[in-house]
Amino acid sequence: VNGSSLHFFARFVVIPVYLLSGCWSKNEHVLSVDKPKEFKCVETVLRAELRDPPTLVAQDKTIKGKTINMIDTQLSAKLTEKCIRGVPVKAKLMSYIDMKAGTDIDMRPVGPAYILYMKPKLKNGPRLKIKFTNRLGKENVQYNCDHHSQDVKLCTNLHTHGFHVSPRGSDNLEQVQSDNVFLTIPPYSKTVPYQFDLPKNHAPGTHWLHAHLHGSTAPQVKNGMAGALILKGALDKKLEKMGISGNKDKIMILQQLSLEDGEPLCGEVNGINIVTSINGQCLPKITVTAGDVHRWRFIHAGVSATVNLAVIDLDEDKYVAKNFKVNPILKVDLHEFARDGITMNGTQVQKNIELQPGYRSDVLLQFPECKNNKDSCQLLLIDDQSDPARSLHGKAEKGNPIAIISILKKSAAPMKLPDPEKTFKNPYKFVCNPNQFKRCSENLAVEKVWFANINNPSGGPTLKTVNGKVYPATDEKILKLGHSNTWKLWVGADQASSASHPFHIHVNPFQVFDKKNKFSYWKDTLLVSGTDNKGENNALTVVTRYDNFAGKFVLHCHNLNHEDEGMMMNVKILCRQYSTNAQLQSDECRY
Ligand SMILES: [Cu+2]
Repeated sequence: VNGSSLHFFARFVVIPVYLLSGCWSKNEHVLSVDKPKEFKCVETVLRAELRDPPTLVAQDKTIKGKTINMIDTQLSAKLTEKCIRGVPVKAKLMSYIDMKAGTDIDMRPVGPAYILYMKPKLKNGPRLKIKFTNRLGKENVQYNCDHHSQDVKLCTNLHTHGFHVSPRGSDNLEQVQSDNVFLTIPPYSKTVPYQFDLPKNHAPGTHWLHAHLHGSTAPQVKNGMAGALILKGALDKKLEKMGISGNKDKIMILQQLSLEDGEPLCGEVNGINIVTSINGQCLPKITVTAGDVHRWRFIHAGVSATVNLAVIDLDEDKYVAKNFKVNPILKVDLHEFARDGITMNGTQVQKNIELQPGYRSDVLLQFPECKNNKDSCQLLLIDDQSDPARSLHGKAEKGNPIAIISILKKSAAPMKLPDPEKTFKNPYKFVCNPNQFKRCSENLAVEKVWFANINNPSGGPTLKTVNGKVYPATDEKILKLGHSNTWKLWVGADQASSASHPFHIHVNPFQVFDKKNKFSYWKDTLLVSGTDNKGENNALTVVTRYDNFAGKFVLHCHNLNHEDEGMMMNVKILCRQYSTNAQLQSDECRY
């Protein structure tokens, strides 16, 4: 089928149908009934132009005299027909449906993007309000949501990965919930009122939303239950003045979609597997202009694959012909200015950016002129080969293509890259002065976390452990609001394999020190290598501070298969005035 003519035809047919349906934002069924089936999938053919994820932008609303930048929406989790490569996926996928954002319009297996604004003139930070309904499974059926149960994959909840917000919540589904991952929402139970209030001094950045119930996180994320959470603010205004906004500011939700049985959804092209989708599209095309500067917001919303991003100057045919042995003449510079959604001081210019599940990376790219004065040419965005020590499975990984970058000739002068020192500033006071990181970290009390896949004495798959135990039997970290600690992270010396584990902790990010380049930055997810960090003597050292929010949340391995199997630990932040675990009561502790 010729993709571009179908694409063109669809513009004329699909759009009028959904506009005529009128009440589409109120009634979930209108679209799927009224829209002709054969036109649902055309936007998802291979090499179709990359589209934004279905997006909802916050508005200023005045409530009781207070103006708040706010999204107030309804989201549901539902088994839905989705499209890949221009055809419906044979099984229904567990999906996020937000009719205001338009998640159903083109049937891509990706969640919504919510964009909120940090506005210094408003008294309060922005608010994300979601009335969330679990419509996985069937009505009037009793489901057992215990993590050992078969049913658990239909039970769910929400987590705002990277938001510094309260972990507060209640077991009562009718009460207002913040980032409470202990909540269990069975299919067709109550609609749960989530409300995420961001502190006024929260930094703008790129974060994400995904399901996080112990036992069902991995299968749901593999089906595409992940969306983007974008906070815009002063930095975005600065970049806008330099022309880096609109379609030069792109959200890229990277997923490795698969069915429950593990069958990958993107499939292969000429013998090469397409592993990673962007915004629910396999091998999309991104059309850009030579000399233009873009900001790309990469979100690794996958489960267990390492993505080693690079932009190379081979076209698709040559890349395929060379069968992964890529030796490009040119790798385009990636000017990375934020990691895990938090701006760094200046930029790090790299040819490859390592993304592990949960990572985000904000990058500036300038597209080169085509050689020999040609009117158009191609680059490829690839997941480059990974070294065993930096890959989640501890084995070398082959490369594969992610997207085609189609460059058109520009008539005007090229854009200017922003001055890194003047434009990008770390927004949060570091725990340790980077010039004295070693001494400072040695003077703080130490918390220890070690991950290991340990042989199961009774046979079967390895036990996925934190500090020697499997969740929920893992110990609990008890910490104090306002305190700072050093955390030592390593892979247990007794681990049976060389698997690596991305450490992730909710609510507060941690400060990392790059010894080689001698600078610090914030992260909320960090690979603990099964080769380089095996044993306590090779531990990674990070420092952190528990700000603003007391309460209970988790740390875990962000290989989400491992998380579901028990590589997770509870964390409790006690209020300043209390000193023991017993004294942490939600009503005593004002957070
Ligand atoms: Cu792990």
